[in-house]
Amino acid sequence: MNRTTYKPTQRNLRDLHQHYEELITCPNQAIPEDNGLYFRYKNPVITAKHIPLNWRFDFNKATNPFGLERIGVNAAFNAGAIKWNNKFILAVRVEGTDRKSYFTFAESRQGLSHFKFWDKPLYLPQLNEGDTNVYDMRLVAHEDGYIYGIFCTERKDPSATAGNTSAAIANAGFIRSKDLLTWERLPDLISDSAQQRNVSLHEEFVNGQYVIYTRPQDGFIETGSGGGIGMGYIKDMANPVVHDEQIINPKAYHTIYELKNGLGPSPLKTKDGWLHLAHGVRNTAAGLRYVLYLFMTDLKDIAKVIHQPGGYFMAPNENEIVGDVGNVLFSNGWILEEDGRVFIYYASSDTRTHVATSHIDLLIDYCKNTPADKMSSNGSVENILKLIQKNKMDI
Ligand code: M1P
Repeated sequence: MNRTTYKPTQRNLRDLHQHYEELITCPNQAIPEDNGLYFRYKNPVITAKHIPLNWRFDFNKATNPFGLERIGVNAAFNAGAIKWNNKFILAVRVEGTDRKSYFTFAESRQGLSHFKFWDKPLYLPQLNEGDTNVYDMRLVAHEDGYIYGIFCTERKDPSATAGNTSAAIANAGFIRSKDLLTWERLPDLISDSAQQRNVSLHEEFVNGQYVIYTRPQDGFIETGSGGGIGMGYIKDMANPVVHDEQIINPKAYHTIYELKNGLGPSPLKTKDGWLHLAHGVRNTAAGLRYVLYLFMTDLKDIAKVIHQPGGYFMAPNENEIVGDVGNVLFSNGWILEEDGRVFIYYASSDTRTHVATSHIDLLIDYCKNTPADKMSSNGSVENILKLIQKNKMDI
């Protein structure tokens, strides 16, 4: 480009609006997986480009003569989900180009495409100590009549040594609402752990108490001596104190959750037990790898894992593996429909939000009948030999 002749011109904002309209009204197309378990979809349901134009552009020609984007969006991912007034509602984690995340609600009638953002992002009520960054909201309709938003709140670690600008403390924050519009902020989680992420709430009371799922950890990234998916009880959400968390699903050597794991959305109640979706993390030469897995807990003894298929349920595919933080699948939202369909909202590589669909009967069958991880190579071969033998006998 010749610098002397190039002159910036006013962009045609009409084109911008037209492209945006095309993007948010683009239908989606199911792509079956070989394993028969679920459908992926051709397009992500939400990306940074889905964020409304009037949140990003100043449309006034006088103050924005070149039609530039004024407030950039980096990613739109890790969405909480709930069915509300017959609509699929997502609480999307939107991350600006300034690295700050915030929550925005978007709704769709069919849950696969056409997500429309509400008027403005959520302006989160603050406690005395403000949040520096917030992310990964779980939405739970609790039997107490409230909808809870449980999210991670992050602040700089006050004990960090001078010059250490990365040390942070993560904890669980809570808001609750009866209409998704007006939110009451509750105190942050009070637990025995230095750090908490991936916290969610069980939708029912157990023995008159709230049940909280946690992920206690020593450090911001490494779980240290902590880790695993924990569970504990809270008497009153207005004073959310949890003691004696019990690890119900520990991290384990040479598995997909060797380094750490964390619960995704709150479990779904099924006739055969509570169905959980979680992420497992292992370290590789290329960095951390996040995959999704399922397990089930007992309907009555909710701390007891009754089925846990070996291996992952979903891992990043060739399109999903690349992004802001590569090799990551993460989910904190799913919706069980009355007809048994399950909409799984998951994000790839901390960049975009996708949907996968399945049926509750398939997911239960998968949990009950997929062999468990036998924790050794020969154990895996034993599972295969057993299947070969069974197939011989069944013929
Ligand atoms: O970058 C991958 C994920 O890392 C964190 O998850 P976890 O606490 O399990 O390591 C979260 O920051 C999550 O948002 C992010 O997707």
